Amino acid sequence: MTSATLDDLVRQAHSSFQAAASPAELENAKAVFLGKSGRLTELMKGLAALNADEKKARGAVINRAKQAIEQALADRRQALAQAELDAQLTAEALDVTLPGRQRTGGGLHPVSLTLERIEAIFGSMGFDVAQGPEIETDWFNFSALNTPEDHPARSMHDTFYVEGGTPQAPLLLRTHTSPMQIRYAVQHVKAHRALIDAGQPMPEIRVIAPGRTYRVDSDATHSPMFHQCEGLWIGQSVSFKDLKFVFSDFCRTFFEMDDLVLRFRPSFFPFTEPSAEIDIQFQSGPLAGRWLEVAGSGQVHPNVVRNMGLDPERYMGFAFGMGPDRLTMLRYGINDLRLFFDGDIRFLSQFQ
Ligand code: 2NL
Repeated sequence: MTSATLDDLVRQAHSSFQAAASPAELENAKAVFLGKSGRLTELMKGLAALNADEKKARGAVINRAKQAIEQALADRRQALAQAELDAQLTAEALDVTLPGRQRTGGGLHPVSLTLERIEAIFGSMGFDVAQGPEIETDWFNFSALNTPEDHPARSMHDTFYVEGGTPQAPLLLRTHTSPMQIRYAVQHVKAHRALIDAGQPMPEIRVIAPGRTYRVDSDATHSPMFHQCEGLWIGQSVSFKDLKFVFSDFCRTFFEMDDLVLRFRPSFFPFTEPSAEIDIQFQSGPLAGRWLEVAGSGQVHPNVVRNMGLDPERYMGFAFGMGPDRLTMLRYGINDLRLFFDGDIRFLSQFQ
């Protein structure tokens, strides 16, 4: 083989290496030229038949060709490694100019926002906030509130009874937050007993009791767990006119509507006499003109005043109970109560 054909072999090796697209393909191409039975190795074997001078001259030419092929191989190896690194860097590229991922803040549930609002408004009118047990005795939940033994609300159809009580003193999930107001009033009266017995006027009881309540009831507008907020104001001359003023002021502030109209519609509750349902009417917006029931209310029944440890001949006042779930629906225009309890973040995050 002449040096011209050896140059050809080098060119063939060079273009074969260039054509290899991966390290594995390159190793295959290398075997064709430099392998044990590769083209160059075969040429080397041919040297054995030559004499010493020829061997030396021919050997040197073949060696140069071998070096050129090895150089071409090394160059291609290097190029493929660089290409692989470039591809990896491109694939794993980080755009450091993109905005960082924000950690989203939590937020309050819409009903919690309503409870905070109620507490702030009544707080500004001098009302204390009382919180207490959700498991109650039937004394605080029913008897102290003048609810007769045979009242349907006391039945197992309407109230969740829980284990741990006795037939004489059953335990239950409170059906309203009034029992907390009885507890608060009893404490307050105890704290001022000496003053009261001395015929001095006791500081007024002014309290609201927000929280969870439970009734055996479940459909589109009733949940077995719902929220309630009751209010109580007891003094020596706290009358129905004070109830009308306080509740009207609360509603106008809560809904941010000075022209809100209220209606006190005669009703009945065992714990108040007289009693009234409170309806409101918006003058504008999608619900304008309709009467919407928002609370029950009345003058606290003398028997209930007595159960607080006070003489109903000397102390009187009003109480009311309302549903923060319903107030939240009216304020935001929500039509399905169940949205509050499904825990869907897409719904809940709208109130942040
Ligand atoms: C309603 C009815 C009402 C009361 C709750 C009450 C509490 C005490 C004494 C007397 Cl400690 N009354 N609470 C009074 C009238 C009505 O709620 O429909 N609530 C959603």
